[in-house]
Amino acid sequence: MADIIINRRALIGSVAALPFLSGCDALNEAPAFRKILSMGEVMNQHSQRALTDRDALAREFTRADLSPVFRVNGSRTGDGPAYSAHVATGFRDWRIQVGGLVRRPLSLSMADIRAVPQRTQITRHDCVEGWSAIGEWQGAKLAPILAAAQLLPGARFIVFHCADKIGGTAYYESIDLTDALHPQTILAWRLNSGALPIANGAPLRLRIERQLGYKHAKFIHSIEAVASLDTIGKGKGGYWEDRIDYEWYAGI
Ligand SMILES: Nc1nc2c(c(=O)[nH]1)N[C@H]1C(S)=C(S)[C@@H](COP(=O)(O)O)O[C@H]1N2
Ligand SMILES: [Mo]
Repeated sequence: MADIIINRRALIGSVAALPFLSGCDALNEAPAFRKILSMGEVMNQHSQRALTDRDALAREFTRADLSPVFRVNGSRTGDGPAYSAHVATGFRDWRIQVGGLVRRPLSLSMADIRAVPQRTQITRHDCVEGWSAIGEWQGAKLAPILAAAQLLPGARFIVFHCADKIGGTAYYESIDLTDALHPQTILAWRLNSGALPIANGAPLRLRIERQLGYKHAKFIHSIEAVASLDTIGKGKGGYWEDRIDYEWYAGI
């Protein structure tokens, strides 16, 4: 229960800043209060915020701790002519779609993303392949975006669809609502006070600080709320989960 209250408080904070998406007509008539309640209902219903410490923050560091170079892993660029065209225009016209089990599907421009309540955090990235790096990330908090889209009561997972391909298949990952609404979960567009480099997932990549590296989807073009992971890829919720023995829950 305490978890739900805390989380509602976070959402109230974000709703107060809802003008952030005024450019997005899908949001204009949305009664803010109902959004808060429906998010609370979703969490009650699915008891995903059980008695755990999953709301705890990942450790944050100082600028003195930054890794001299933030390593790149996995895909180094998005795929195909459409992505290349966005590279050529500095991602000016990039949009992400927020859909699936939401009452208000959204199409967000990069300006919309920059207008969402932001968070900056210096955190350590841990890859299962055995390396770590500390970087400073800035981005839009995911919780207010989901509040604006108004998750339907059946929504239990958030899926990220990416613009790169590995072996011909587009990368994808998924998280539950506890991680999606965690205060350090952001759609990052800046790294170490500069534009997010292409190889690190430009123009937008997930930072989900209580999870291992492969959960941090890069090159995000759409976000989908689903009731089950059965219909995503081969059903295990992520590109690597479906292909090798990576766990879907990679909490740290
Ligand atoms: N779209 C996409 N996201 C991805 C990957 C990828 O290949 N494609 N690799 C994952 C892995 S295994 C890690 S460790 C991190 C690496 O992020 P970085 O390149 O910024 O270090 O991205 C994750 N997200
Ligand atoms: Mo990784």
